Amino acid sequence: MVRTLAKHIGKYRTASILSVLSVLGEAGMDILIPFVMAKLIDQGISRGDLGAVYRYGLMMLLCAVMALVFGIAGGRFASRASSGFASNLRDAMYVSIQNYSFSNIDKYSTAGLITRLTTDVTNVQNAYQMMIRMMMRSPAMLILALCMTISISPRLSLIFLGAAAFLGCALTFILKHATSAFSRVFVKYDDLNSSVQENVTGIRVVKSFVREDYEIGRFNAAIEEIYRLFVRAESFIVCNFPVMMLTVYTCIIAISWNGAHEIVAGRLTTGELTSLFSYTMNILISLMFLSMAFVMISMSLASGRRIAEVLNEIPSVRSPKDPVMEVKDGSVDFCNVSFSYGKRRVPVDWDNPEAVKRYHEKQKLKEAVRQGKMTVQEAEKLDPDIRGTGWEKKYVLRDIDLHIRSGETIGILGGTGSSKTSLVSLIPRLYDTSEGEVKVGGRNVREYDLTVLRDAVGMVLQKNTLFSGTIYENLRWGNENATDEECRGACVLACADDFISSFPAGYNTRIEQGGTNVSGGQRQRLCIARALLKKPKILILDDSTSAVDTATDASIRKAFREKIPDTTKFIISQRISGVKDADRILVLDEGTISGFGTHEELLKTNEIYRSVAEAQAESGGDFDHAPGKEA
Ligand code: DGT
Ligand code: MG
Repeated sequence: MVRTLAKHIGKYRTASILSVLSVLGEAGMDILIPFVMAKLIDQGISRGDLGAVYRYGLMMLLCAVMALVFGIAGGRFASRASSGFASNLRDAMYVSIQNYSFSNIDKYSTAGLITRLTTDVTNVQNAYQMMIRMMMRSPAMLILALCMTISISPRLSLIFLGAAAFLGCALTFILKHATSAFSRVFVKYDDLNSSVQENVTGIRVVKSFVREDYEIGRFNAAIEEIYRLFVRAESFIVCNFPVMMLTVYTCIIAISWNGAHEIVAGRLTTGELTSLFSYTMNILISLMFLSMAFVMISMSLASGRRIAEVLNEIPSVRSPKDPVMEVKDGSVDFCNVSFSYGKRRVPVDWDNPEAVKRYHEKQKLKEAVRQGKMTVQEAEKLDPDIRGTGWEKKYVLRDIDLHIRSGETIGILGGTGSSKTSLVSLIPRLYDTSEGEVKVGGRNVREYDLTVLRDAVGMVLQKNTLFSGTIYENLRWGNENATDEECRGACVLACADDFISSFPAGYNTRIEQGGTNVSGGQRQRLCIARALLKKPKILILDDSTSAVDTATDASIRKAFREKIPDTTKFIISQRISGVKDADRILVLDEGTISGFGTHEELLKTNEIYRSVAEAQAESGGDFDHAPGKEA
């Protein structure tokens, strides 16, 4: 983890080193001052030598000025180094996240990623600053001050050793309890952020279901827990200061007492005793700062680990070494494709008493093994599957074999959860197949450069998003060099030109964050226009006209047929009317192909298609509401 993070110090390495050097210089000066003071007292004041007073006084002043200069320089270099380090980390994390594939993104929660980019980086930044300042200064001060006290009076320095031992024990105790509380706080932060994020994003739904009180309760529970953990951690940390002060005063009394005896015995001068007092403070304050630095660093270790996780995540979908840079045409082939989103926990069938009984028995056995009452081997005799992880690979697509010519229009129909979205996600390689291969333009999608492939495939996602900015800016996500004319042309095709022109600011109308100031159907049409601007060889519309009225839907399809005949089109729809004029229609049923052919062929051969068509002809409803077809 340290190596991963250290790589990102980058050009701020010089500032870090300069900061350390300045801090060491400052520590050196701080140590020198009491030493010179002792000389001033002994050789100047005690002997009444005014020349020595001036000489040593000037030296002290010089040391103090140098300490100040070093201190300021150290602070400046340290803050430049730590802020630069933090910005490098954020930059690297952001780049890393942008390269994530969908399955990488699925692994983290959005809120978790945001906490990592903000709070966690700030923790590491503070710890780094602390490290290059305190972690250098304090040990240096400690060692130098100890050397000085030993050189002045080896006997009295024994007092410091006793004090240091006592302080060490006390601080270890405090730290141990504080850090365990702090590390739990971070996990809770994720919960808090995910509660805020989910709630603020879905505020409209929260309000329409009058769930405000419930959501406030959930939020309060999260902050209550963080409050509790912080109070617990801080209640240990606050002991630091009293313990410290107790040690300081005990040391001062012990040194005064013993020092007086030493002076009387002629083994110590007054000046030396004064400087011993200064060193006492130096030593004990260094110890305290060290302990604080340890708290910060142990707190930031958890954060550092979370950052390194993001940085070390390997994107599961990447361009190959020698990628193909051109997509020949819009043909698409699925060759015996099966696909799974990854392993899932097998759910217990709670309606089946047998399964529930088995589940509880297994839990009891596992608990017995955990408590050491039984070995795994003994447990396996009672339940051979005791080591089973409870996870299995669930295929959402099985044995898909499809061959689509360039320029064809393919309708895809199927109930919710029949894997329509999953099927088309494999074409632009949003996910990789688990088995079999997907070919575009006659070549495996894994051979293409990702940008080339995704530029050739225009996809309007089911959960589409517009970004804050003008309509023009949003459209140019599809093609940043598109002229105003081209933007309008795409909007005419997507039947969006009419409503855009009716806005007072036309194409310069600002879209609010998340596209909240346009209706669902308008948003869908803008998203289609945006995808069209890419001039893709393959266009995928995933239920993209669900919020558009049937007549507009029909004119969009007509425009596609006439204006972009060479583009291969995949149109996912819940409505028979949305797909029936397609060249061929694919009927999906629980991840397998139930039928593939023209409207007329399917009416004759496919039971599911026929029943849906009949039902919709009567009621105009969608797929899942057809009688004879269970949703
Ligand atoms: P729709 O849009 O409601 O009409 O349904 P489809 O046909 O588009 O279904 P699809 O492909 O979204 O989902 C098929 C199955 O895959 C379903 O059991 C849920 C599961 N699934 C979908 N997306 C994800 C995902 O991102 N992660 C995981 N683990 N499972 C997913
Ligand atoms: Mg879908």
